[in-house]
Amino acid sequence: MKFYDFGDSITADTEFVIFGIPWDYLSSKDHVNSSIAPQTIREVTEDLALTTEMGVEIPSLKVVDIGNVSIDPTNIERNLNEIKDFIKAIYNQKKEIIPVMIGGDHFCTFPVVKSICNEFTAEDNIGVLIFDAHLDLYDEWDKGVYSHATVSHRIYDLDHFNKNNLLIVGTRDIDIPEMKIATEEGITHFDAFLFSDLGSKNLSKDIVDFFRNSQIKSLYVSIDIDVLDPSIAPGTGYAIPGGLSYRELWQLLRLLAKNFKIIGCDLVEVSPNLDAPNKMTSNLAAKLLIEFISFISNYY
Ligand SMILES: [Mn+2]
Repeated sequence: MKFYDFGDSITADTEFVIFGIPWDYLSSKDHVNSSIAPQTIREVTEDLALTTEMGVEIPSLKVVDIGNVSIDPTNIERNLNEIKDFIKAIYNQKKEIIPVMIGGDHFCTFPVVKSICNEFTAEDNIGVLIFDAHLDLYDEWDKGVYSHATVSHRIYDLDHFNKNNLLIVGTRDIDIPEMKIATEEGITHFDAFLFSDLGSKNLSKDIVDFFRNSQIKSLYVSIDIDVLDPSIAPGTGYAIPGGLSYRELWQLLRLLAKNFKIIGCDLVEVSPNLDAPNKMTSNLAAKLLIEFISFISNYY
């Protein structure tokens, strides 16, 4: 089953390439199964309507779904190489293309961002926006430097990445050592409560201004599903109250697509075994991805 039944091979007019990373070994919870989320999120699209909220016909979008990266659950170095080669092969087929990754736990974002950064030069001045209830800023977590709780740290440590171009939005479950790292390293986070304190419109403007001020030329967007309120996205390992609404995130994605050149995105941490029987979290994930793809396709 492909995402919205899109084709599976990259052609000259392909604009977006969807792929899954079925890997949750680097989550710190063992009762999650985000490794099956790429398949579950594809499957729910079979029952979803074929227009976006703003009336765009989904089959007209220039998307392909090339399947999953081959993963060996516990072999981290092997998987990092597989992911690198997988993304390299995408760009070898078409240079101007937008990778859209479905995870997997949040660590999956790191090798994707790293590989995408390798395709650009320092002048491209890439920004990274992470939507997350957490900072994921630990230097090391239970399995070492590679963990879903260290992903933001690994990203700001990347060569050629300017840590002033990293913004984390929707945070509301921050550990003391992470707060210390954020302060010392100057990592900016806009906490979830600011959406109600300042109002969504004002905070959205602050987010756009953040990236305008850092003069990014291109933007990668990572969505940890736990940025949303658990009342609407229960299927995830860490259900933290006070999250964003679907509409707040939808409006923000629309605004980002309008203002910046989006070079890649992902959606991670959906855990189908923790979802409601009607698969509401997977539906939400599928909707968010296709809506964002339509915005990036200039339908906003
Ligand atoms: Mn996360």
